[in-house]
Amino acid sequence: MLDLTAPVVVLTGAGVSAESGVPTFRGTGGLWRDYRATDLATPQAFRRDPRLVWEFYDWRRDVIAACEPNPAHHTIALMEQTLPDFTLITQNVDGLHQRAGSQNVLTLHGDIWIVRCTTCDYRSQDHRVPLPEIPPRCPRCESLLRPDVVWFGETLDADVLQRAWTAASRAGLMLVVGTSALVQPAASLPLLAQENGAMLIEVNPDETPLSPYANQHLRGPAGELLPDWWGRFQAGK
Ligand code: BJW
Ligand code: ZN
Repeated sequence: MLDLTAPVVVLTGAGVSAESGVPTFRGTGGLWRDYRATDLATPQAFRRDPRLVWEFYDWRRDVIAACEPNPAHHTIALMEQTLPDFTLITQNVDGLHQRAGSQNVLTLHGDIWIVRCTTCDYRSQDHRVPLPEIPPRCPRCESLLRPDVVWFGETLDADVLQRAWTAASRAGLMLVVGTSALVQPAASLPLLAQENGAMLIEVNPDETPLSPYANQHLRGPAGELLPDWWGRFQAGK
């Protein structure tokens, strides 16, 4: 029997935005001008060629700005409004959860709509598409700006990560939606939840390294299967 008052945690990845038109990282859309997205999301790539990396992010910002949240984002926002104890953890930087109405989002890998200085403590929202200058420069000190996202080898925000660990460790139910479950530490959160007694539901058209551990699989697109699951969950089925 499902407990409607138990803490529910949703962990999302790029797949939750796929039906909105945002390319995933490791799918067929994970290429930009013959570069793998994961090869550009590194501090080394930025040091080597900040212009190239910014052109990649400028392109992604352009793509995302033209996308709308899909029924999976909307269902997750509804879950937050309805459930007494709910936490959304996302690896996505696209802001689509927030645009769908989610209020409290633990953004593990940052936010593509925030820029910060590589030298001073300047940090600001920036929704301009395209950016007027590439690579953009700090208005305070003229150093390079960078997107406020977490690249490979960089540490996640300690407070955000702590809150994600805490939510995962006390979850009664965790839904893992649209992630390849390859990138740490995000990929460990569902296992931590399960070790502490949570039921795991994976929503993904494909198998992932998490699949063998999941208690239930919704095999298909999140935008179709999540609203349907939510209807059944609320009905106690
Ligand atoms: C659908 C769908 C539909 C399609 N519906 N689903 C322990 C062991 C080994 C390595 C490490 C370790 N700890 C740390 C590391 C190193 C590294 C790591 O994990 N490497 C592995 C790849 C091996 N981790 C880090 O460096 C992290 N930092 C860290 O841990 O610091 C401490 C430390 C450092 C070094 C060593 C040890 C400790 C930082 C990770 C930062 C990841 N950054 C990126 C870029 C963010 C900025 C940006 O967006 O540009 O985050 S990389 C990229 O991957 C992005 C994503 O958030 C992340 C995860 O990808 P995601 O979301 O899963 O997307 P995909 O494309 O992989 O999968 C999409 C899924 O959707 C697929 O399964 C589809 O089937 C599915 N799908 N359509 C539902 N309609
Ligand atoms: Zn600066």
